[in-house]
Amino acid sequence: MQAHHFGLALLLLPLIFKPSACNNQNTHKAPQDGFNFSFTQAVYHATIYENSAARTYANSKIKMGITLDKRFLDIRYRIISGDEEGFFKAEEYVLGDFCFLRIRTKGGNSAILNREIQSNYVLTVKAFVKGEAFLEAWTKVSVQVLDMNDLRPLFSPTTYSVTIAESTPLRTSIAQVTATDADIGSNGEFYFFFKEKVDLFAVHPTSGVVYLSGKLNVDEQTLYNLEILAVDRGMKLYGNNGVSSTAKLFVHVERLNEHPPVISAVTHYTSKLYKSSAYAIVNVEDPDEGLNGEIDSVVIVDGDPLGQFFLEKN
Ligand SMILES: [Ca+2]
Ligand SMILES: [Ca+2]
Ligand SMILES: [Ca+2]
Repeated sequence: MQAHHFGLALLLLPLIFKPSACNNQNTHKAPQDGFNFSFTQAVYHATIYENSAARTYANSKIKMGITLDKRFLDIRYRIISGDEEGFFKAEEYVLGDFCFLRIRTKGGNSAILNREIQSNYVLTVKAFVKGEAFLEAWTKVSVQVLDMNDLRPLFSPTTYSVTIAESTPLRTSIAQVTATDADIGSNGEFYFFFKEKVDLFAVHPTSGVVYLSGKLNVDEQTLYNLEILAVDRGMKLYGNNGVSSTAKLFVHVERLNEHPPVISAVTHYTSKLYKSSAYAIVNVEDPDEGLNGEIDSVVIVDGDPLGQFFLEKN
């Protein structure tokens, strides 16, 4: 039994120490001369703008690549993972004693980088040398996709409808419009304003709250059809005012029935002035205007169980 276990361990050892073609080490020593074939860093950071044209190079503040020794080495770089959609290509470029690693977008009709879909790619790059099977090295390049102002603010919802009373006080907030812009920084900032100048309403440039700023009059106008724009601050910076979207705000103004009728009664002790027997004069007033201010009916509802009194309109 002991001998059996020992034999299995010996079989496993070569498997564990066999050099792997795809591992996390970033250096590999050539056995013949001890030359340290490796990238200057295990991880590099590079940036590239979204929507970049084909064959655009990513920028890196520090140089990426492998320092060459005295011998001539025909180094090649390949992206081996992190670019499933196939946006990038690794290029080698020898300048003096350094073989630069350059990451660029592919040529032709390849897919376009879109920061709003994916803003970072971590590419694993392998270096190998033609004719030198043992010289291999790996590094990672974290490519950050920078934002372009390629999206405009969008209202959601795009149509708003409110009904307000004619008597609504000044500076009352009557509605709020909302929009979003998926870009970041100033590219994602926007402000609101009315498409055309309006006298009775104001919109807050950043909150989208619409206020009443004038006196309403139902006799003049009962429906306002307002158009609000959201304009991208980023676009404004580049002098392009064209990118904006529009929301519609319908404001219906109503003369609301705000006041209850007010009853006042004056008792009469004498009926000499009247041919009929009037005991009291009941006044009913309603301060509302129009139909809302008209008195429909006045009835005695309590206090006269025998029905001896009645009301007469005059
Ligand atoms: Ca985009
Ligand atoms: Ca963008
Ligand atoms: Ca934008």
